[in-house]
This record gives sequence, C-alpha cells and structure tokens, in this order.
Amino acid sequence: MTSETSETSASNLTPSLDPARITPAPEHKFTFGLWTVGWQGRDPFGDATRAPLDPVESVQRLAELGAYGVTFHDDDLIPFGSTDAERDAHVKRFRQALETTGLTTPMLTTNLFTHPVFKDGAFTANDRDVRRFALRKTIRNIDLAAELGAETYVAWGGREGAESGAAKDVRVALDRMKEAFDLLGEYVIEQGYDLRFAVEPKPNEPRGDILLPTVGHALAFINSLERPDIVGVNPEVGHEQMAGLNFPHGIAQALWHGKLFHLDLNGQTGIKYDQDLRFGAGDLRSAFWLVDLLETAGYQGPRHFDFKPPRTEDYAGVWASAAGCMRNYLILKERAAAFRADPEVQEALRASRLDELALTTRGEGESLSEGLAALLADRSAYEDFDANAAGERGMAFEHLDQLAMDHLLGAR
Ligand code: DIG
Ligand code: MN
Ligand code: MN
Repeated sequence: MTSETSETSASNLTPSLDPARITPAPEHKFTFGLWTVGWQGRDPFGDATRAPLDPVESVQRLAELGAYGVTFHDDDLIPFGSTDAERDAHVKRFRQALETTGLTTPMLTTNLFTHPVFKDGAFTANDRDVRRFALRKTIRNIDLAAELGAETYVAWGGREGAESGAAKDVRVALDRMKEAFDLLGEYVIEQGYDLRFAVEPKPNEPRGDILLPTVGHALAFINSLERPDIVGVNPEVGHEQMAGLNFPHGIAQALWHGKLFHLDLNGQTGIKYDQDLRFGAGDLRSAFWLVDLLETAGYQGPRHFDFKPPRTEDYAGVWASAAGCMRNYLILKERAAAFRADPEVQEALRASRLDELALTTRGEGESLSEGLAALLADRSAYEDFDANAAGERGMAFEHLDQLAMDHLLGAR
C-alpha cells in the first residue's frame, strides 16, 4: 500500500500535543552556537559539504525559528588573525543583526583548539609562550563578552591533554590549569565584569585523553581555585555519555553543588566519537529525564544547543535540524509535565517511597550529635531490625518506569 492509499494521511492525524505548546519562542531561552549551524561538514575523513555561513544569516534564521540567542567562539565571528579594524567591522555588523532580531548573546567562549599553535593545548601547553598567548586571546574575548552582555564564559579545553604518558605531567598541567583560571578570575574581578566561567568537560577527542574529562573531575578542580564562586560547569550531553556516564545524574550533581552555570544540549548514541546529534536524536530516554530534571529543578539558564547538523544535509537540512533541537525539547517538556501531573504517577512515586527518600535519615530537626545519639540508642535500627523482611519489599520501580515510558511514547 502506498502512502497515497493509506486510510489516514499525515495531514489529518490529530496531534497528541497542542502545536502552540511545542512551537519555539524566545521565552523558552533556546540558544545556538554559531559554530553549530555554521559547521560546514568538514571531518577527519571528508571535506566541507556546505558553503560558509555568514554569522549575520545565522542570527536572522535562528530568530525566525524562535531562538532566544546565539553564542560563539571568538574565531566564529572574527577570523583568526583579523586586524583590529577588521575585528571591529565584524562585531559591528553582528551587533546590528542582534539589534534587528532581538537575539541575545548569553555565552561566549574562546577557540583554543583549531589553530596549530594549540596542538599541544592552550592553558596547559608545554610551551609557556603558547599558554601566555592563550590567556591573552581569552582575555580579549572576555572583553567582548562583557561588551555584549554575556553572563557566562565557557572554557572547553579540547586540546588540553595528551596521547602518551610522558608527554604531559598531569599534576603539573593541573597547576597550570589552575593558574589560568585564577588569572582569568582575577581579570574579571578587576574589570568588574558580571561574568562567570563554566568549565566544559570532555573525556577525549580531539586529544587522546583530555584533562577534566567529566563533570565530576571539573567539580573537584573548581574547588581548588582562588575564586571558585565564579566558576561552574558547562556539561554537554554527548561528552558525559562518551564516558559511559548518566548525563541527568551529572546535571543533578552539578545542580546540587550550585554549579550548573550553563549546558550544551545534543544527542549521542553510545560510547563512540562525539556525534553532536541534534537534541533528542540520541538517547531519547535520557533526554526525557534530563528535561524532567531541568524543568522540575527550575533551571533558569539558556537551553543551549551545541550540535552539528550531519554533513549529509544542505542548508534546508541544517535549519530543520536546528528546529528539531527545540521541538524535541518542547515535546519532552510536555511529556515530562504530563508524567509529573498524572495522579497514577504520583501514587506510583509514593509506592516506590520517593517521599521517604526526602526524609532526613536522622530524626527531623535533630542536630548531627543528637541524631547520632538517637541512632545508637535505636534498637529498631539494628538489634531488632529484620533485614530479611526489608529485603523482601518490592520497590515497584517497573510500574513507575512504565508509566514514564507510556508518557514518553504518547500512550497516555
Ligand atoms: C565542544 O563541545 C565545545 C566547543 O564547541 C565550545 O568551546 C564549547 C561551547 O559550548 N563546546
Ligand atoms: Mn560535543
Ligand atoms: Mn560543547
């Protein structure tokens, strides 16, 4: 049977969601990197499949799609090696496009990975002059970030790492990494910029092993800094998943530390090269739980997409891919809200004792010493505790999870 003869053509299917609720608008705070829709499709095994894209056109097209803002590396807007006059001209026409469209620039970052000078890293390059150049390049773009009103400055150390054991003394490299962030923090404080840093972890690619490979490593590192208060994390979906980790769990811990300053949304299907798929096109269940977490946690930051429209696509495909990122987020937002509002789900959450997880393990209001004393005196907590009976209790997680699956798949 061909599509023409099918009983129900796509045009008269009743959408299960209100189209208005899954239509992107600036209120949703969707942002895109210029380097994403502007990716020309060049990869290690093939040349560009798309012509260069003017940043002004990106701003215009993303505004038409309902985006809230754009982000960029210095080199995305101002080609490496531009004169000051050329730099000013690029910035001027870009700012005009922002003013015309109303798009914002919530985040800026530095390209410390494309030019060969960074082939052994930037902040942790063995060559001291490269490290000093990297800091000056970053500071120059921090000034532009402040000028454009950005709130967050992302630092992805894509080239900070090594391919062999003796090439990088990691303890010493971390000294240099700390020094870099401490100098940059000092600069922002001295300038009075209302700007915070967000470290973006990634386990590998382009380096064999990258320093600060996961959210956990980055959170630990931030504690070593002189001004940890102005440094958080910018987790990316695919990067944690490349390390085999649960991305929503990483986001939850970043939120728990008060360190989720920004995030990169995309898709990844397992432990392989960094796919940077459009959001939702990778592990869809994980994306559902991520959106559920961000929305129930009241995350107020941009929903930033750092993805690469596959090199198979022409520009019509690029804009379809960008639109898909936002559409998938909004569909999942609706599905997750329906899940949380479902009385049967609320009952199932109680049956799985999620409300009990929220109780303090010591008595309500007890200090640690009071709680400890009460615990040590409580025979029901040990001497009279029936571990076998407790071990026989069902947790009813499968019923709860099937309800989530039903909502995700639009079956209820
Ligand atoms: C790659 O995931 C990195 C670079 O694209 C950029 O420095 C950063 C910004 O989100 N993500
Ligand atoms: Mn990536
Ligand atoms: Mn990223």
